[in-house]
Amino acid sequence: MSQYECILTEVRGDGPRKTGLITLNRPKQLNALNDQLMDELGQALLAFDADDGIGCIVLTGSERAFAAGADIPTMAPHNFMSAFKSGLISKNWETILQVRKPVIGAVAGFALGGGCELAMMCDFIIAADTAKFGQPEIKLGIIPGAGGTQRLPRAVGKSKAMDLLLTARMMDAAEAERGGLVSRVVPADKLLDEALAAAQTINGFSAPSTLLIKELVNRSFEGPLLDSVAVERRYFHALFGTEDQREGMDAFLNKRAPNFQHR
Ligand code: CO8
Repeated sequence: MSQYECILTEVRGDGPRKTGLITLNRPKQLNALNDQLMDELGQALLAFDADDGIGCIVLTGSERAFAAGADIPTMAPHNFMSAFKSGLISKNWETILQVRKPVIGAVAGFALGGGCELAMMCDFIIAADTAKFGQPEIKLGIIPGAGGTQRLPRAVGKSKAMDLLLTARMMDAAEAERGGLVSRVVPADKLLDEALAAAQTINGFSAPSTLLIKELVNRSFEGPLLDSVAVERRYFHALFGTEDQREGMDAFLNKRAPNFQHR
């Protein structure tokens, strides 16, 4: 029996180095990312990273959703002080950045909010033609809290990132590929095969080369970004001091349109 409840883990492939496959698995909540899921994901990532028999990790979700964001019922009751003091669900959100081996995101369906941010923390993303990316936090009266305002502009450029962040619209797989967020788009029924094949190719190369390429690309891409993500986290927490956060999340939970006070 699996030691996890919110994710599934498997080892795939043949040859001396294999692939660790992690599947996000809260189907009823469209893989919304709660503390338990993020804790389990962190543990699974570090376990595969420490396993000499594993060369690469593939992170995926379901056909319907990679992940529809951080878990809104968990966040809804927070105020600024509780968010600030607890770090609001930040534990294990960035564990993926500690992984030295390549992590491939295999995304089908919704990758929204924290789900899009998690996908962007993978080393590259292979998308199914059904994938939809977005940062809709503004609809909840908050902002992204795990790198969305920082990594999205670096991936797709300022204009498209501003458009997505400010209008909350979703971007389909073709637009994500044009913008450079994803490396390739494949038919949905081929997504996992394609991601596992890419992993298998990487597994056949020299491990030090793969680790160093990953480290160096990330050094260039992520470097000064981490400071900005820390500022982003503070503002993310600060918005839990506003009525509009309460209204945005209450409206979502009660399936009604929000009526923001501060327009
Ligand atoms: N959290 C919890 N539950 C969710 C979430 C979520 N983010 N998204 C969907 N669900 C649930 C729904 O409540 C619903 O549950 P139920 O059946 O019990 O009512 C179920 O999943 C299915 O959802 P829908 O019925 O809404 O399905 P639709 O196909 O009609 O719509 C959508 C799918 C478009 C994905 C829609 O569910 C939606 O808009 N979801 C919210 C998306 C969103 O706003 N995401 C951003 C959340 S905020 C965030 O991610 C901040 C990250 C900060 C990270 C900071 C770390 C430190």
